[in-house]
Amino acid sequence: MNQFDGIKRALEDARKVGVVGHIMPDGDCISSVLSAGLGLEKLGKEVRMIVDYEIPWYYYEFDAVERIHRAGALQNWDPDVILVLDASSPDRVGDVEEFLEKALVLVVDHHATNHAFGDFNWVDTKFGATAQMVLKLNKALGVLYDPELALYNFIGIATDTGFFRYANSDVQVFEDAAELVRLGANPNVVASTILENKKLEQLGLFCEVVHGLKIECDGLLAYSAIPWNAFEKRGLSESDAAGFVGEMRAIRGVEVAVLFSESKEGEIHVSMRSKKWFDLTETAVHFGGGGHPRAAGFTVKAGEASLAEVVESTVQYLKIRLTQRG
Ligand SMILES: [Mn+2]
Repeated sequence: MNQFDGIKRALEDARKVGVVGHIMPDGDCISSVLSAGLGLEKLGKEVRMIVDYEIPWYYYEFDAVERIHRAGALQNWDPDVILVLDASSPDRVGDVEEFLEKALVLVVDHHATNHAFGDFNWVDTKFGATAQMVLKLNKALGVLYDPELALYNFIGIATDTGFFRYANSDVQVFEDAAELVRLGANPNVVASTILENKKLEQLGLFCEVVHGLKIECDGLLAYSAIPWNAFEKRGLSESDAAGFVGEMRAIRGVEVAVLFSESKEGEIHVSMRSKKWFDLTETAVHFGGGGHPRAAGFTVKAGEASLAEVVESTVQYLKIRLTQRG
């Protein structure tokens, strides 16, 4: 039995399913969890949807996001199956990790850096978004789509392709998106809720990022760092900087953009984007993270290094790699 069929069969047989996304959730994660979770509910399964991390506030404008809980929701529940979506390694599921021993674990993901930590692992890097894989799985399971489910499923395809601009925007992406629009998804609602919903404080923070921007390697590398107090003084959290690194990559001539941000707890999150040719997965894996060729990242635990030290070591590493190519 191939991995897809194994996952389909396990979900058909299951009664209670935990549907789990990853920490620092993005649109694809949230969309995949909602689409799989609501799809399985339509099939009569008992479902709990989990993302063990703060969800960016603007996603709450999509009603079903309220139904996503933290890892504690799995306590004393004993799901038959845990379906893990868009997460490349067990440390990406937060405290759900401790429940993985106790259930059949099904992994559906499109990251090349996936550790295949499930009992079944359907990992396919050809998909631009995990949400496309959920669409395929839902269809195979016989889930009937209504406009609400179509919209939730559309979110992940839109966000993981940069609203159909990134290199992963292939024919399948447009076909899946078109299918969901036909089923009732409204692309304008998705775009305006996610892209045109900024707090003024976010623009202030972005000004600070631009002010601190450094350009190296003859213009190929752009980077900036946000210390925790810059979030704190504006009443913002780290997710409010989502999208900044994309703006940095948009600078003419820049191949690699890196944004370093410090969490309240002192963790350093490193978010990297490349434009045309630089494969970031190797750099991300070198520093203990993961991702895609054009979008990858890693986290340095609190106390292991300061923000300035992480900037220094990452930039040194990237400069060598970029120079080798140049
Ligand atoms: Mn994804």
